[in-house]
Amino acid sequence: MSKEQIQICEEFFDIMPPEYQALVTNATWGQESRGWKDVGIKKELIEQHSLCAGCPESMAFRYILASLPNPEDTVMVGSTGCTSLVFPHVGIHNIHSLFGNQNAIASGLKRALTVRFPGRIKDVVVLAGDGATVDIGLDYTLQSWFRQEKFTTICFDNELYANTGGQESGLMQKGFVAKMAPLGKTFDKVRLPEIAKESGWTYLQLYTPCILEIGKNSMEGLQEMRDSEKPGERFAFKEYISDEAKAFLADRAEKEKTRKSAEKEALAQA
Ligand SMILES: Cc1ncc(C[n+]2csc(CCOP(=O)(O)OP(=O)(O)O)c2C)c(N)n1
Ligand code: SF4
Ligand SMILES: [Mg+2]
Repeated sequence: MSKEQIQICEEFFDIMPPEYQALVTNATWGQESRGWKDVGIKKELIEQHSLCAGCPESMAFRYILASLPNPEDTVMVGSTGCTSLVFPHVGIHNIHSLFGNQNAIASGLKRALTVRFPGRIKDVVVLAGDGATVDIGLDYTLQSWFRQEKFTTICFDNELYANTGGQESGLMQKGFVAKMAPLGKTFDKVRLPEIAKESGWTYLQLYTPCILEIGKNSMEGLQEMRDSEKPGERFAFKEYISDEAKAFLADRAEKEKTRKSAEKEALAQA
């Protein structure tokens, strides 16, 4: 990793926005050890955001940014929804796609970057809501998975269309009553993890969703929200790694071990 791409010409440094100056002087970019411990200290890991106060997605967003292995060579693809409000605050190249189109955009982008920058890894990461990923964009999501396109899809599953006031989503739980779906959901939550596995996944992670919309104005609402999430029960952290990905990770760990012991040996001989 390097900061090569975000340097400021010396003569113009003082007239650049302070956020850009901070990015160049203090950002975690270029540091191999960057990670979750930098959240809250480093400006580019989202100092401020425009989500609702207390929205858990803001924290998830920060951890995702902190865990990107190659931030200067990463492009994130967003889609309309609550998550898209955050992208203007993000110090990573990003594209806002039309609602639902995100995996199609990412497919073309990843392929184009591979041709344009041979020999250099350019990462593409989609981050979109459940409505964008599973309802309106499901065709594009699945087609990109079937084709085994080489990018990551992250779905923030808050189990409804939050940004437009709370309409029913495919990932919403059966029977759930939302502000703009007063009759309650009549069919089961779409089994997205199973569909991902069936489509040839290599790595899959599940987190707890947030359902703030149903009760942000009252204590009863907060209890309702807590009950709905069933902490530790319905959505405990789960991780699935395919055999292919396990072999890749084991190989990488082995190489890292060899590199470290060579470094240690060289240090001892110096
Ligand atoms: C093509 C298109 N269709 C519909 C909309 C209206 N729209 C904006 S956000 C949204 C729902 C987003 O839901 P989700 O993807 O779950 O994201 P969330 O807001 O819950 O994070 C919809 C339907 C739009 N902007 N563009
Ligand atoms: S509506 Fe929900 S998901 Fe959207 S910003 Fe507010 S709390 Fe977060
Ligand atoms: Mg949603």
